[in-house]
Amino acid sequence: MSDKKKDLPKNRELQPELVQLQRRLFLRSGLSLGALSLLSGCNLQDGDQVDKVLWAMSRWNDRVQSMLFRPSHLAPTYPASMITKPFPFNAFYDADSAPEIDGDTYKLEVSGLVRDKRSWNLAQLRALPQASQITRHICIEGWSAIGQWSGVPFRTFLAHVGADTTAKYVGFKCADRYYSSIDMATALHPQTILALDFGQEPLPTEYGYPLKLRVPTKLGFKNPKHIAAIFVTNENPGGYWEDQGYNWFSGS
Ligand SMILES: Nc1nc2c(c(=O)[nH]1)N[C@H]1C(S)=C(S)[C@@H](COP(=O)(O)O)O[C@H]1N2
Ligand SMILES: [Mo]
Repeated sequence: MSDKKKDLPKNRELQPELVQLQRRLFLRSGLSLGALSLLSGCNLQDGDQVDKVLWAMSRWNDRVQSMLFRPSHLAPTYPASMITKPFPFNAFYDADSAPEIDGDTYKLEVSGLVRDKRSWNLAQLRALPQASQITRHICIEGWSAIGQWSGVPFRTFLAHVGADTTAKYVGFKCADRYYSSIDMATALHPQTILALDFGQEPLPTEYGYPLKLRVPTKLGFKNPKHIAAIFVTNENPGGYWEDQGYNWFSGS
């Protein structure tokens, strides 16, 4: 599989104003554009919205930070009529290189600071309580889209494996060499789910079959697809993009 896509379609090109805004936001506050857009519920793709964000930024330090770091604050949700079709694909390779995983033999491995290290098959995951959400996915490359994901609330899964929820991090290893990690507060957030379905169907291959983490309070790159293993740890596991300089927290 080849690293990096070479030709981005026109509507997916990096938007200079967004890149510039992201830099300024980092420099001024160490916070990400994604965090700000989650907070505002804005689609940051057009100039108008960017202006609004700039305006919001000026009040950032005095007002917004306390809201941002409230661990239970919810990402905006949307009606089904606002779902983006077709939903954009993104990965560090082209869509036709997405890993083909056999659902019948698939096993999710669990390790680290958990009581029960047994692996899980898809039927077992589907037998757990399920939740559904329609939320906005925001990619750091300058696009966002609304989608519906359903699956097991991640805090329910962590309870089932007896995770040490005083540990600092949860790490994810994917079938395609991708990896990422989140803080425990985000892992326990009510909108963080182990998604099995996209729309009303099992996740299509390129959107993360058979399992992806949906974290609407974080940027897209902190939503690992094709999860093969989950581990609980006190050492920051980093991530594919995080280790190349993307802000690790990247969210709220
Ligand atoms: N396994 C895996 N997960 C991944 C990625 C990847 O390359 N591999 N890319 C991330 C990035 S940068 C984005 S924006 C989203 C894209 O998800 P989508 O294809 O459902 O839009 O997946 C994230 N999770
Ligand atoms: Mo992304």
